Amino acid sequence: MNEPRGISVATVIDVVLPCLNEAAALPWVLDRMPDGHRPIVVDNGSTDRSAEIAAARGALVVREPRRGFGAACHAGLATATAEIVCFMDADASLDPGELPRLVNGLATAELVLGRRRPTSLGAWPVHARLGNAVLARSLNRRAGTRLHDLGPMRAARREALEELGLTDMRFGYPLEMVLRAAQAGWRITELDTAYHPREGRSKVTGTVRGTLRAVRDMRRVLAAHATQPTPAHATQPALVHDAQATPTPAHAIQPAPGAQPTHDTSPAPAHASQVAPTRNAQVATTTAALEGRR
Ligand SMILES: Nc1nc2c(ncn2[C@@H]2O[C@H](COP(=O)(O)OP(=O)(O)OP(=O)(O)O)[C@@H](O)[C@H]2O)c(=O)[nH]1
Ligand SMILES: [Mg+2]
Repeated sequence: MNEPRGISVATVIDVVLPCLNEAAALPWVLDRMPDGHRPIVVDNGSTDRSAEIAAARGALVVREPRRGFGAACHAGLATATAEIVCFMDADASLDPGELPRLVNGLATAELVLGRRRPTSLGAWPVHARLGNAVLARSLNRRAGTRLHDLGPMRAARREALEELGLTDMRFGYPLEMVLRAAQAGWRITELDTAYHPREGRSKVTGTVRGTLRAVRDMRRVLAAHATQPTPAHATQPALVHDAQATPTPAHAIQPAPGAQPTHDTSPAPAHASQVAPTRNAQVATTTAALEGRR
């Protein structure tokens, strides 16, 4: 196909890629975009060549001057026109080749999340895994879901997503999406996706400041939803797998028809007492932030 991806009549799915200085990652990400998936790179004020590289590789580039992960996702969703919209990070931590499997999951759910399965220990720092797991549990308590991860790779129907009326413009956006979806009675499914070490400099999980900011944004969203009623379906969530309640094997997640869940090839995360002192400090900081002590 010689047409630029942006105007191809074959486009059926829009893929929103929030992007802040991801020049090192974009070539790998965009070259792996499956046919029929139109990448919408939302440049969030990059000072590197992200926008230029994305455009040269046929992506539709949208500029969002308001900083923030949510602001970038929001701008991408507003630009999307396809019936189905996917989201994924642009840092090469996630493989676009996994998107079709998530989209297939929409046959039996309204929101499909990629549960991150790190391919190496370095892919997902211990403090970030821990923080994410605690947030997922808080989410489950409020929303009646049984999720393990607030995975950034997602698929949903565009119009339904727009109707959710998401307002968080920062790192609370992914959490707000799931909370509101659950409140709207959506079936929410989780499928395993490989999580690779990111390309380029880490902006969030690699720094204490970034981690704290993300945790605070998420806690703000949780607090805002604390008083809202639990949806009727909450006692019967769409997910069948709850490792917190019963240690179930990885294959217990019900994949979409034809789906091939990826498996965790990495060793289990190192115990906090076995990791380097800086990691221990980050774990302690994250835990304190989650408990509201910072
Ligand atoms: N940090 C950050 N990322 C943004 C922003 N706007 C867009 N992004 C993009 O959002 C995606 C997710 O951000 P990441 O920096 O990868 O955040 P993370 O995966 O939690 O943490 P690290 O990969 O360890 O930095 C990436 O593609 C970023 O380029 C923003 O304002 N801040
Ligand atoms: Mg990342």
